[in-house]
Amino acid sequence: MANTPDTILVIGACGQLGSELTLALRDIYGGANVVASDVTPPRHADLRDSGPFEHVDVLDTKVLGELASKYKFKQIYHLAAVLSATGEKNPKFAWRLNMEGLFNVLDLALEQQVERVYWPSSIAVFGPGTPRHNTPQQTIMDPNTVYGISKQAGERWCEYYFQKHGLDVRSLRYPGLIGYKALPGGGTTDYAVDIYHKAIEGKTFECFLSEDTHLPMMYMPDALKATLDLMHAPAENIKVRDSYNLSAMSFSPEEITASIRKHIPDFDIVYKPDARQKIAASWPQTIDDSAAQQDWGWKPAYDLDAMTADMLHNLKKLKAEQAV
Ligand code: VAH
Repeated sequence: MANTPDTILVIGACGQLGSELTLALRDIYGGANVVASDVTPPRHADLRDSGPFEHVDVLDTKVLGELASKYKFKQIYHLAAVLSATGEKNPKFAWRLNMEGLFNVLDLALEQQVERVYWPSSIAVFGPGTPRHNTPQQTIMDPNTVYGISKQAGERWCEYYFQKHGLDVRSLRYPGLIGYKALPGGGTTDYAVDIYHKAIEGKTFECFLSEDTHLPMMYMPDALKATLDLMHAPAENIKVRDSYNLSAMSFSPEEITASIRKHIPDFDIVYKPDARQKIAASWPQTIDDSAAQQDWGWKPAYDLDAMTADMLHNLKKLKAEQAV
């Protein structure tokens, strides 16, 4: 890190990943140097009170330009997107936000000499024709959700801006992300967060996926480490300029239920698959992330049981604090 900390913009800072990534960046670069931005203000005090917030709609290029001139950002983390399940309810808006938003950030970065851009992709770029086990970095990609199509197209544009304009834009194909600090919004993997909340509330969980639906998943601390390891790696180590496969674990609803029952034996679940089952069935079950391991030393720390223990411990603590 340079002796004067970079100024950083996080777009979508109040979302599930953004709310934790912003705090992690503020720990590294200093609160005042990391500007959180979103279309709604932060709800949690730690995010609200640890640094500046700006109202930003990523489709508003005027506001983006004004902020870039005001703060002279060196890095931009563009996390705002419509996720898989919500995207199917409003395909045209999902396409517009996910694609036009990316173009606005890539073009802003070029205009304002931003040194490094982060943009998340997803295993949703894969589809029914993709090999579902140990899915390779380079393989058939036939996504059949608007979200997946937008992420696949976005990956190509990130590589184009790197090759044609030399923009240092980096990306990860996240699996489903699970954390206790912020709820996810509109994804097909959201069940894996909600299930823990219902478990500590002593309620039966109604699962929108079938019990044997295996999906690649990752605990939030691992997702934060992977993102920061990628962004702090020397540019010459980054060989993949569309988006890196990223993996930690894979599990099904019945497996996460068994993990929870090691702590809460009477936890109950019922399975009521809905439209999200078809989306989940089109995605890989396990991912080959050997490129990330080789290029910048990726190694996850959490497996399913370690995540369950940490999730339940922290959710119970949060619940007790809220009860006072
Ligand atoms: C979704 N959480 O479910 C996101 C993610 C791999 C899934 O991209 O849409």
